[in-house]
Amino acid sequence: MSDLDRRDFLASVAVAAVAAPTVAAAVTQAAADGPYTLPPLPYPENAIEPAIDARTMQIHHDKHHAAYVKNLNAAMRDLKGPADVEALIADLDAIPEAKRMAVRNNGGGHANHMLFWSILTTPGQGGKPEGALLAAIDADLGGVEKMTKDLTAASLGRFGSGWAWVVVKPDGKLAITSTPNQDSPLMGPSCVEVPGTPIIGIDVWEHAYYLKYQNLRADYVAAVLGAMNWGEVARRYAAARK
Ligand code: MN3
Repeated sequence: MSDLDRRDFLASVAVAAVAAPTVAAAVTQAAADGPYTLPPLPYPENAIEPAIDARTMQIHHDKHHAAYVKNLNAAMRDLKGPADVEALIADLDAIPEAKRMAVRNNGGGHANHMLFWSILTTPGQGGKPEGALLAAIDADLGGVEKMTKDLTAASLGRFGSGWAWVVVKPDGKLAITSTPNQDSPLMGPSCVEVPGTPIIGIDVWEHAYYLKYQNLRADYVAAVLGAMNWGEVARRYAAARK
């Protein structure tokens, strides 16, 4: 090792030594709070504008989604559960009854928002349904136009707070459904009408749209459908069919 290399090496060790307590502190914090964490949004807060404004994205992610994660960790504090939140909510019967509703609401909230962020992109940049996904939409949902119409109807027909979904049913076919609260199709037949693996979820809680759209849920749903990341939806479709 030359002197120059040694100097660089020692400098990098010094940086690692400084960084180490920060990493340790973060791990300790995570352990104290529980196993479930809030990842950052996969894009800047203004990336989905004009469909969803930056302020709504910020509050929705940093406050609402964060609260589901925090409350889920609180509910799971003395329990053992799968680290994967989708696996957790797919087996709610394994949760003691006293904690089950808290895990259903907050685990559902965490999983649903993870899906929601992932399937959005800048309006007009998300492509369109293609290939196997398009074939399934044509065969099972009557085509893209009818899917859009029915998904909009499911969004508007959901009284109060909840979600509208495109799911891959256990038989592999697509279906459109909606759920109240933070229920997910992953929760199975004891919780939802149409169980399955969601590949599209539209958040129709007022917190998702009220700042920009007020009572105009239909305008919000149309905007969200125009911000759909069809590549990610197709990836989720392929994974669900495996
Ligand atoms: Mn929400």
